[in-house]
Amino acid sequence: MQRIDKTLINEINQTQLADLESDFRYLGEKLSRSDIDIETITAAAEKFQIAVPSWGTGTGGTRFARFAGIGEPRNIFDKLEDCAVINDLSQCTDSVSPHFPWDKVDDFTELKQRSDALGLKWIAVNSNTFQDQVGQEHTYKYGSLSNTAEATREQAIEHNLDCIKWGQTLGAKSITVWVGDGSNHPGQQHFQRSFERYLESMRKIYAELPADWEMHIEHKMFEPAFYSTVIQDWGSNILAAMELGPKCKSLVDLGHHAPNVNIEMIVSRLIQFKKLGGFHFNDSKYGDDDLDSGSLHPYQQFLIFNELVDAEARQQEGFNPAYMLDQSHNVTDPIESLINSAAEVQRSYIKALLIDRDALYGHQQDNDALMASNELKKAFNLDVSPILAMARYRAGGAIEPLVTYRQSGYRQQVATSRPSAGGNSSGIV
Ligand code: PSV
Ligand code: MN
Repeated sequence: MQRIDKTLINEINQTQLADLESDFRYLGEKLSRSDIDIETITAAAEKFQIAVPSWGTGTGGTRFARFAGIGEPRNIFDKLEDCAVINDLSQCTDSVSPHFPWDKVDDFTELKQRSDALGLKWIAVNSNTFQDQVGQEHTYKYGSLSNTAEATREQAIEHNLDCIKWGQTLGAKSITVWVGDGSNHPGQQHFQRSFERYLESMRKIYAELPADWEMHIEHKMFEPAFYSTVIQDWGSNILAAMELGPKCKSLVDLGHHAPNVNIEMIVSRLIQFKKLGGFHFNDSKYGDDDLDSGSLHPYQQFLIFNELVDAEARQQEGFNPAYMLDQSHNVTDPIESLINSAAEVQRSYIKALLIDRDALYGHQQDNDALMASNELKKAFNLDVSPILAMARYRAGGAIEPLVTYRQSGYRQQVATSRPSAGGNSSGIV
């Protein structure tokens, strides 16, 4: 099943192919002077995949307002269709990450059949104990897995176990746990006791993990709690992950750190101790802005991939991070932002593959700071767009995905079949 007509993709591709082939040839020659085979790099680009967050397909918002777009997905089935469009065009987003209970359905087998038909897989499932749900007995106003009340903690544990069960039917292999638990006032919460309660709850979830599953913990510095959060930073995160066991790893959401924090070094530490579970890619200027990946700090994203490619090259044991986007699209068509962002992450990966590692290690050994830095810059400054476009083309995607998407009229089509729910509510997602 294909939401964007294959014929249309082919037709538009044909008008762009000659230019692409010429750019690709030129880049290939340039790279060959550095002994890099463009075909090897293009094959790696074709293999690269990053998951789309189901919730990213709807227009996001802030706590002030949300300005809905047209043809927004109304449920997980609509979201899946949009994800299929993203993958049809980009060919690097073959999986979706669901969030429960937002994406809860009565029949998960039916949902799996639908995703199979669209050629999409499921990756990490996300639990939600940061909001109260309809019909829920105990409130999460004062926390979930770390709540002072045992009954509330049990309810949150139960929800996570349900998520695992639903995820199993979908074929997912990990659960990502992010909690909003924390405090707004100094003294409100006993730091150690709340962390102990959190760990006790997480142990119960960990104990029920299927044999081939991992559990990923996501840290975040602030919001919704503004004074302290229980899993505030990568320190608390790795401590919890180490405490829980080898199947528990840390997940790095790029927007969840203080400004100027050296995220690539955190990534290196997590890799070293076999604790890097995965990523939520996005970009930010001030905090958890959830801006499009690579839109502000493409160099930082490249430096993170430098660490990842380095680990890959060294065949670091236990290294298999899950890549995912986690963004909020307030002023763009979410499909366009997700296509663009997936390609920007893929771009960072490809550029990192071009780094001459032996030369870099040599400069490091010689303490030649400038040449080491220039070695990275040399790869970063190369425009690898022809490689990305060729990888898409060869995999059956669009050479210029945004041009093809706009010409397809998909958004206008779904606007007629998906009537607006009305109103512009506030909300962070
Ligand atoms: C929290 O800000 C977060 O990054 C977590 O990953 C959530 O699951 C997601 O955003 C959606 O609210
Ligand atoms: Mn996240």
